[in-house]
Amino acid sequence: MSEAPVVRLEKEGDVGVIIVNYPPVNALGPGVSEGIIDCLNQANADPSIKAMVLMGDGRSFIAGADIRGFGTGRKRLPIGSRTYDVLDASTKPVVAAIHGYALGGGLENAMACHYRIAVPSAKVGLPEVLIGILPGGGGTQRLPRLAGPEVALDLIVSGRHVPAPEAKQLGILDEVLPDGTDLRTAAIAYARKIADIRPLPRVRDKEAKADPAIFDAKRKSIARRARNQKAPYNCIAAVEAACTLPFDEGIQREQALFAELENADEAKALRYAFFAEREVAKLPDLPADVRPYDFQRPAVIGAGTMGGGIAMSFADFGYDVKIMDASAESLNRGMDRIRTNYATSVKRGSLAQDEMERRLARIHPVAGYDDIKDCDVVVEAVFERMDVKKPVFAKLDEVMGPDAFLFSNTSALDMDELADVTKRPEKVAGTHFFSPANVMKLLEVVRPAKASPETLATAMALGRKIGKISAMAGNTDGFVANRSRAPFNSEMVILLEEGCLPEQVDKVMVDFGYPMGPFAVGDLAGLDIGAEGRKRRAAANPNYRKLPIADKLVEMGRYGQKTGAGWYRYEKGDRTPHPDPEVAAIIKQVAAEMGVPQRQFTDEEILRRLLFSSVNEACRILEEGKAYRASDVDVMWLHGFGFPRYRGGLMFWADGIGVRNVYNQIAAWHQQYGERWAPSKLLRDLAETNTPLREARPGS
Ligand code: 3H9
Repeated sequence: MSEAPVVRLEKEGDVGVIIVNYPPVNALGPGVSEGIIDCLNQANADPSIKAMVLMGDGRSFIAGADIRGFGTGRKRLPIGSRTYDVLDASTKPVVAAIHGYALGGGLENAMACHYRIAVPSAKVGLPEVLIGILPGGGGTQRLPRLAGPEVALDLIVSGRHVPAPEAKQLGILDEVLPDGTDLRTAAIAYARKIADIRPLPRVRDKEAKADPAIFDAKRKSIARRARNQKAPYNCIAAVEAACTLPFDEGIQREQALFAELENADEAKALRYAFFAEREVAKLPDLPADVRPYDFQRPAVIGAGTMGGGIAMSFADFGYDVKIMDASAESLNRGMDRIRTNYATSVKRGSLAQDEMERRLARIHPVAGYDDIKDCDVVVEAVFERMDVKKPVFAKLDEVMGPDAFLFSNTSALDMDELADVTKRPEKVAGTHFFSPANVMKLLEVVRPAKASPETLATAMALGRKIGKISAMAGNTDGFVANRSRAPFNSEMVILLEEGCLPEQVDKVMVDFGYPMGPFAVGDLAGLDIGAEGRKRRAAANPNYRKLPIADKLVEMGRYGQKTGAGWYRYEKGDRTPHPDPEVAAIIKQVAAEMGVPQRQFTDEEILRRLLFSSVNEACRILEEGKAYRASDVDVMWLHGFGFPRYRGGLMFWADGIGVRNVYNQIAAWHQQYGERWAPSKLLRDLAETNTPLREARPGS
């Protein structure tokens, strides 16, 4: 039996329909571009065909070039004989008929067609910058000609997906079909309508004009966000070329700028992140036929900062959600905080007032357990102490229907112990959100021993349904994200004992690419929160490495921004951290009391002290089988802690230094600093075989 071709030509009277069939998303994989060219040539040579339609089978038009082919040396068609060139040379009109996604090379092909129509749910965009490259199929030259340089700069530098109705307004699409229209039928009719129009409208023949100042303004506006990156700047340079050079020269310039990016570390890291984010959804040890329950009636227990943020996440994605708290007063305070958070987004311009009202109307404050007993999923987000959570779970088990799922937002407590309070441990799991819960993308799903596959699949799907990236973690103190981050948190304070200052460490981490330094983040979250966990761990483990400087600040009531002082001091009503001589004095005093010799640190040493400690712990977590893959840890760091995406993630970044170098440094620090730096067995094994950290698997 011969395989179905990846591109085929079907004749509908005088219209040739060219159909791409390369599942799952019609990327331009091997043979696809060649197939499109063959079909175009055939149709052009067929005197009975007057016009063509280009469309995709399955769920999408064309999602872009095959990302797996980048950096592999896979041969590409040379400029002059690519699909875009064949479309430009076509003597008959071609209509791109778009559903699903027309992204990257998909939109570039559509823009080389003569007309573009789409169903209303379609999305178009040039997201190449998100994988560290630029649209290298003429996108940087055609989009400015089609929609204007400002629009092109916005779309190409942000990589955002544009819904079809907006794309029509921007001039990218000629027509958006009425809802429910059959795309193929409509596209054929459209092709017949335009078949005789000459000259053929080619985007390449248009002109792109811009005020030259917009390019520098754009460079300036992205300077902070795009620091350490090259792709966004090359994108701007390519659009600039579209406005200053003739089309063919612009294409050459685009190609040169593309070539600078494809094999750079930035692109490698971003490609890795793209695939890691897809891999993380896969749960290899669950039965293949397990289906998540399609919940409809969520409830949140606890209207504190986290509970409120979780309720907002449900409301933001269209769910009516009930929220309750122990007292009417806390519930009112929680609802006020939710309102204020939404109002801030409206003020910033990121949310429309009427959308805020719609979302608020979906959040229903309720007085007691009786009001939530019909809900099918509950996320508990009460105070982070077992003696507070246990009675809540016992009560939930009593009042909720037997099929309801009970999830906890605990960030560290033993989920087996909590599940065992109920008579339905198979329906209990952890759903650990990151603060602020309505903003941070990570949802860490924690797996108690008795949770059923359906429960785990439901918790993972819950995250996806409210716009999160769900990642599975084993039930271990701090789970995977916080546990792998914990040594970093200790090490940053230990560095102070040895002579660093908070502002020095923060600068190193911001220069590395974090949006904020870890001490400034600590002040934002509240230093009292970490203190609770430290107390608990110190009580459980006599060898626990105490952090006297951090404890001292908390003792003094320096809880961070909320008290006007923490690692930094803050002016009233202002969130800007100011280095505080009082903190420097405390550090000096504690270091002297501890008898720690003071010295200078290089930026590199600070960076490695923080991150290597976490690499070692991540290896230990994998060794214990508490995470599926090293790349899952990376996804957690990207979406839970703001690790710079263009560095791939913790383990990918460490691979750039080399597993043997990482191991040797950790072993040296083990000699110098003692047990807390003991290299994990897995790390040692990986170093011995020179196996990249990102390939580490449980027990490998
Ligand atoms: C480009 O076009 C360069 C050009 O300028 C030309 C230069 C010369 N390649 O995300 P999903 C896989 S650059 C390879 O779960 P969704 C994905 O890994 C490209 N594979 O589905 C997954 O595989 P698996 C510009 C791809 O519905 C499966 O498809 N385009 C590609 O949530 C399903 O994906 C982009 O950057 C690809 N291009 O989201 C678009 N795309 O099942 C990248 C997907 O084995 N893609 N796969 O895990 C996306 O943003 C999303 O996949 C999309 C669908 C929105 C399309």
